[in-house]
Parts: sequence; structure tokens; C-alpha cells
Amino acid sequence: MVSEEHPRYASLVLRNKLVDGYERGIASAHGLIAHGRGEAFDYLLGEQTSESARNATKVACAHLLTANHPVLSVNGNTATLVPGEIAELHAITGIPVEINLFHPSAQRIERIADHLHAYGVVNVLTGFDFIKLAHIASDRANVDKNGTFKADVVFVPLEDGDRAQALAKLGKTVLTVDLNPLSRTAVASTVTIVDEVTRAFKNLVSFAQHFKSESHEYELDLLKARFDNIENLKASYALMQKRLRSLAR
Ligand code: PTJ
Repeated sequence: MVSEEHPRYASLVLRNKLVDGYERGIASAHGLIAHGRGEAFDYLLGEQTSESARNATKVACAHLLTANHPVLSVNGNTATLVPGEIAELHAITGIPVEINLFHPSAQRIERIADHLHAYGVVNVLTGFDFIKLAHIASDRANVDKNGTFKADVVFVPLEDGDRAQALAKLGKTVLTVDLNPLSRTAVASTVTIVDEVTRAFKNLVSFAQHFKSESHEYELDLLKARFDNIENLKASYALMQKRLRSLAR
């Protein structure tokens, strides 16, 4: 039990959630390490959503809402940390949710599917009916025929670089959440949200609710057209450098 008075309360709650996800067979042991890497970058960001991350989230939402065949690809960490928000996004947009794991096992896929169903996600694609994509050196190459394979817009939070690059090469629009603005995923994607995944998904759900309420077609097209991912990544990187300079003083 973590006291709300603890200065690192929010961070400790996330750690507990992830350890719980690991003990329930949803997140992998490697996922715990990956989360630690994310935490280090979040520390440099001041553990808050920056203006550039908020803008990237809005643009990612614009892509999801205007796509013909969008898909949200989740791994063990994302399913553990934001199942409620995944379900909300799914309900608002109708986006199918595909389970695609770096360290796959039939048992973990089933556990994640049950977990997402329990939160109200209706359309869960398990990847059991898969096609192998080229240029990916991990099991993440196996993508669902009705999900990533036919999607024009693929949302891959907490991705590894290989697949993001391969999906971009296939001409797909790639959206991601990654606290590391220097990662191959961050650079290869069309839109990178440099933010902690729980904050990013909360914002994404609010934007989806807002833009779904009435016709915003023109605004959504403009958001997509004006966005430059590399410039946006540079803004996050500059923020980290600024904070490092102020900590060094
Ligand atoms: O469940 P599986 O088997 O698919 O495994 C999932 C992990 C996360 C282990 C796998 O995809 C992996 O190894 O990922 P990487 O290559 O470590 O990349 C994860 C990226 O996400 C890194 O750049 C981290 O900085 C970033 N990251 C980690 N936790 C968060 C995060 N970004 C946003 N929010 C987080 N909570």
C-alpha cells in the first residue's frame, strides 16, 4: 500500500500496477525493465505532458478518426497500464484491438484477451490468424490478417523499432507512444507521442470524445497536414535538455 503523501506516489502506483500485471501473466518480465527505461525519460520530462506531446496526441487522434481501417496494437505493458482507456477509445471509435507481443505465448495472449474483454473491449484480435510481415526480426512480424495486415493506420504504443520501421516501409501510417524521443520507433513513426502511456491515453480519449461529438473533418485534415514528427521530437528533446541544465545548476 503506497501512501498518497509519498512524493513519488503516481510513479509507485504505476510500478505496482505493472508488477500486478506481471504476476497475473499479462505483462512480461522484460516489460518491467522496459518500464524502467521509460521512467528515466519521464523524469527528464518532469513527469508531465508537454505542449508538444499534447499536440502529437491530438494529431494521432485525427489519424485514428479519419482512417479507413485503423487498428490499436497492444502488448503486455499497454494492456496492463491502460485497459480502461483502451476500452473507452474502442467504444468511441470502434477501433479493433490487436494483441501483438514481442515475447508471445498462447497463454499470455489468452490472458490479455480475457483482461481486455473484462474491461469491455468487444473486438479483440488475437493474431492466431496471422500473416508474417517481412523485415521484422522478432515474433512481432506475425500480424493479424484482419488487423495490422489490412490496416492503413496502425497505433503501436511502446513499440520496438523493427516493426515501426517495417510498417512505415509498407506505406502504413504509424502512430506510437514512446517516452524516448531518440528511439528508432519514435523516429520511424508518422506521429510519436512522447508521453507516459497512462497520461497519453487519458488525453487521447478526451480528444476522441471531443472530435466525435460533431463534424470536425476540416480541422482533422489540417492537424494531420501541419504536423512534422521530427520537429515535434526535437521539441521533446529540447525540453529534456533544458531540464537537465536546470538540474545541474
Ligand atoms: O508484452 P511484450 O512481450 O510485447 O513486451 C513488451 C515490451 C515493452 C517488453 C517490448 O515491446 C520491448 O522490449 O519494448 P522496448 O524495446 O523496451 O521499447 C519500449 C519503449 O517504450 C522504450 O523506448 C521505453 O522508453 C518506452 N516506454 C516504456 N514504458 C513506457 C514507455 N513509453 C511511454 N510510457 C511508458 N509507461
